Amino acid sequence: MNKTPVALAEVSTSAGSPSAELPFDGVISTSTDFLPSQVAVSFDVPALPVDTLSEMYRQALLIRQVEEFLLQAAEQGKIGGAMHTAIGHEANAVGAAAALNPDDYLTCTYRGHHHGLAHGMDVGRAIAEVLGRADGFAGGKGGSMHFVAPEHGMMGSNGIVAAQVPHAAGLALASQIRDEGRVAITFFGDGALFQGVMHETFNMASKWKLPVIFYCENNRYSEMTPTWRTSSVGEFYLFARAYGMESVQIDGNDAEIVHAAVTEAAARARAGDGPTFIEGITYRLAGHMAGDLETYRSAEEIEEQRRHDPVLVLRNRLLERGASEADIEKIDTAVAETVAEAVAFAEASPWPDPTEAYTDVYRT
Ligand SMILES: Cc1ncc(C[n+]2csc(CCOP(=O)(O)OP(=O)(O)O)c2C)c(N)n1
Ligand SMILES: [Mg+2]
Repeated sequence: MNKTPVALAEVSTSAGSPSAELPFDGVISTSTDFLPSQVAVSFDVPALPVDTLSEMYRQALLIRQVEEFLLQAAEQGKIGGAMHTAIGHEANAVGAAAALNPDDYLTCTYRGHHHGLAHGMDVGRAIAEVLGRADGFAGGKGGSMHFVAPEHGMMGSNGIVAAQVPHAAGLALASQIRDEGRVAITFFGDGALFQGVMHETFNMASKWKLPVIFYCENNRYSEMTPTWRTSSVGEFYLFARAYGMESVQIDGNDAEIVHAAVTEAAARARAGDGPTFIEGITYRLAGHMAGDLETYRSAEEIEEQRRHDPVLVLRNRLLERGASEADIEKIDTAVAETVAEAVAFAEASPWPDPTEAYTDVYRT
């Protein structure tokens, strides 16, 4: 058999250039001065009904306001341990959740409040968990980084970069063996792509055609390091192609586009056609975690990215599709009330009873 080797130049999308040296030679994944909206739309995005968009807007705004409260609480010393918000990432969560079934499985990183809330976690109990209170979903023992609510398919956030990804493949395998028709979606950051377990999981999931969706929330930073400094690869969605997997790069700040991509991936998974890799280009509008001094990026860069704030994108989409300012104000008022009630509930929740310290805790 004759084989013609492909020249490296034809497939290379090498990274490594500081953003000052861009504009782009086609490299989006690693660049920090690129708006998510500049990602070309490469597939059909059906217009969602106004009711669906309104619900997505309500959720995105709710997540934003919950996280703004939590950030303030952390800065006031009211939250123990590290706390990461997903301010700026909301569309990835609400678009994906709206495209999935309530009993589909979900795993995610320590940056996971937005996913839990989008998947239906009660707001008061979610906040109580972050505050370490007894009414939290894990009785206050998980906190921000270990959000979990199996009753909502939320099988766990994880503080170990990439550890939640093989878990999702395991859940997908269980669904496949039991013929449950449930899809597993797992969210991870751009930094996670360089962990070995990611690639072991990609290979296995593709080979076994597991019903799993790999969703990379690419905010272009791994903690405080821009990924152009660390990645030898310029376009992350291409990683998946090496494993024979469908993959797509999208504007992760546009919930309607996220919804379309996840809908297609879920249909593929349920049809037995295996996993899909989605790279949602997004941007973290707050620090990596509460207390981050953010000396590694400029105020101008953040302001530029704010032009494509996912909450604003949904608000403008609603107006374009015929909703009135009054309709939106009604949602805004309802969200403010929900968040105020949830905060009051969480703050009134008792601390866990010390005698319960070892309940539900596994040890060998
Ligand atoms: C195995 C492991 N290595 C290192 C860390 C420290 N760490 C915490 S968050 C993080 C950055 C991850 O970046 P990315 O995957 O892009 O996610 P993001 O925080 O940007 O959402 C690192 C290295 C860790 N938690 N786990
Ligand atoms: Mg990142």
